[in-house]
Amino acid sequence: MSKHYNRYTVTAALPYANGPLHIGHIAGAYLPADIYVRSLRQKGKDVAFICGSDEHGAAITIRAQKEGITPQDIIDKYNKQIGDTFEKFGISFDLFHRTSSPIHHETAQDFFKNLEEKGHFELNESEQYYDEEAKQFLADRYIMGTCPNCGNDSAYGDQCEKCGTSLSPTELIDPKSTITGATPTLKTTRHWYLPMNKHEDWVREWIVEGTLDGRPHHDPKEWKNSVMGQCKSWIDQGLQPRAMTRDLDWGVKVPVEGADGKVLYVWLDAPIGYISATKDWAAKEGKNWEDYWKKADTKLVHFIGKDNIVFHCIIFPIILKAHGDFILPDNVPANEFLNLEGAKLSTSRNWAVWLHEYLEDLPNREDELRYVLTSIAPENKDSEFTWKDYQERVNNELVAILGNFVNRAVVLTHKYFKGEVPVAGEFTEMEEGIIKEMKELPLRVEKLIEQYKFKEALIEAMKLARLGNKYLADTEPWKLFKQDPELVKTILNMALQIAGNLAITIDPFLPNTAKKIQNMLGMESLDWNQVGNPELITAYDRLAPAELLFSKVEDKTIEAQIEKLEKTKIAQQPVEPQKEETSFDDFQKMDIRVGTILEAEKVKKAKKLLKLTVDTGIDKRTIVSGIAEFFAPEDIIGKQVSVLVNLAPRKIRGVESQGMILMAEDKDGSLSFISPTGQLSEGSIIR
Ligand code: B3M
Ligand code: ZN
Repeated sequence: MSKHYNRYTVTAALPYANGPLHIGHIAGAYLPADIYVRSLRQKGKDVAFICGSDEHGAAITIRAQKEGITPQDIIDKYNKQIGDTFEKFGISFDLFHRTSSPIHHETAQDFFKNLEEKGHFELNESEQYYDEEAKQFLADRYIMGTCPNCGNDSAYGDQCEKCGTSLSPTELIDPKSTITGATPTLKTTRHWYLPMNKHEDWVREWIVEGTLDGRPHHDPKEWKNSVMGQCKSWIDQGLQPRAMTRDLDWGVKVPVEGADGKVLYVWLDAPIGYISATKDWAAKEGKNWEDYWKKADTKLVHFIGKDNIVFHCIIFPIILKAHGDFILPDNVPANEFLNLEGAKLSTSRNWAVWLHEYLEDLPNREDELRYVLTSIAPENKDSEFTWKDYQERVNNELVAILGNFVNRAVVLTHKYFKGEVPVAGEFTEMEEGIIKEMKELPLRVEKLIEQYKFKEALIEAMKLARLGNKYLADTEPWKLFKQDPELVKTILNMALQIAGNLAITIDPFLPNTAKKIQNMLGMESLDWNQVGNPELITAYDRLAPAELLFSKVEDKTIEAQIEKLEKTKIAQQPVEPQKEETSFDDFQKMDIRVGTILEAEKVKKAKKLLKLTVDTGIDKRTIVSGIAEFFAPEDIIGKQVSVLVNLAPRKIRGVESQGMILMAEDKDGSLSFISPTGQLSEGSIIR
């Protein structure tokens, strides 16, 4: 069943404005959404591509507490940073909004009031976890414990991010407050609940059968297995009433009487953010937002990561339907998770490739990352990013195939025909075959994009570049020019047609690259309705100078990235546990003094040792120290250090060492002196 749509509302999950973006974010939701939307726009479709930052909930307030600044500072900082990053990667939202905006607060409150008036909520008193120390109720991310489903010991009160199960705080095993670490007590409070159980029947029919109010709605076979599986398991377990309000002061105030000190549950307000954003965008564009949310000929698609499935497939649709008049999503193509170099991406452990750092470390390589992340997209199962793989894909595919082909076609045209597109002569079977493929291949790409199979679509699109490369390799125009310039005209004309069609076909994936090819070939547009045209590039037109599309990623570039990750790993290592207790008397037996290094030289045949002469205030003595790998002798002369002076002398490599220089050893094994902050007299006692 294929429905005709006149309009598209495409949303991508609103990232919490509580930290920077990493590769997992764009691989999960934003890149696939962007490819999908760019493809629609290329076909001239009417699309609203909506995103913004999610600025409420404990994710924000907890981060603010950690950084010691206000929640407002946090959201301002990260809304800006996240928005900038998206723009630089060419994620082409029509609007990047924010849920702290007045129009959003108003829209979310209207929604709540509407549902409240229609009797869709139940007001219930219940016992909830409370942190006596922080004097705060603990919902969602304010409470952590062990997931009853998978045993993950850092599941949140609303959800286990490991297995995706949605939870309530009382289900957590061994719960702890994330504010103080305290074990919470129970205290009575009142909340507005959405009785999801009352919606179970239609939700099941809608998702599983694809029918809504007895009419066909979407094709359930088009939904990903993983998404359908999660939904079914939810529904089969029986939908439960869920509180839609929270005892917090950061968020959208609950707009009814008797709700002082309460805000809307962030997962109620955030998806409504898509609607508020659309309102803002439509007002600016002179459009009617309702067309994008209320008309049956609008296709609504939510791009998200798998941890957001239940909210987009069950809770938000219930809210939309309870409100009335709203359309429901046609599909929710959620991605799985991306891993990095063998471990789960993690913001808290700093195990990530941060996009703002990528932009700095590997400048002008946005399309390269888009390419690699699409190639390894976790569409149906978790997948993995490694720098080695990144390098190989860029060098062997983008540089060697796509870049090489386009470059050869353009450079040879400049070389043989002064940059003028040559007229094609007669075609052989080879050209006929290429023309056929040039027509059919883009249609396959289009179809795969429509089916949310972006990885396959990209492989297919690259086949056009491979075809072009092979054509030039097979025909070898550089060897023919002398004997048969006419034949070379045909070959290069054909190569340029392939390059032009390639630009159109890869545009949704690699917009910067497509634009560069477009400029080189002097194409007016990259409209999809021109694709497959074997006379796309007009004879006698002039090409712009050749521009390199990609350059090789050198070993040293990725080595630096790998080293960065290694450092992160080391920094995350636990500190050594405390040693056994010692007595004050034992400690007092150590005589530690401030001394000054007077002389330093290497000990022969000992890589690690320096022979030092130290003024201890008591005397000038020789000390052998294992610091040669970290300090050059000339750099440490005059330095004041801590010396254990009453250590029994011992011979090291034939030199008698009379004491020990105290050093601090960092996690990575590097050493540093323990020096006084100012100049002291030699012999000052350390105790
Ligand atoms: N901010 C959760 C997340 O970033 C949430 C998504 C909201 S989408 C309406 O995973
Ligand atoms: Zn779990």
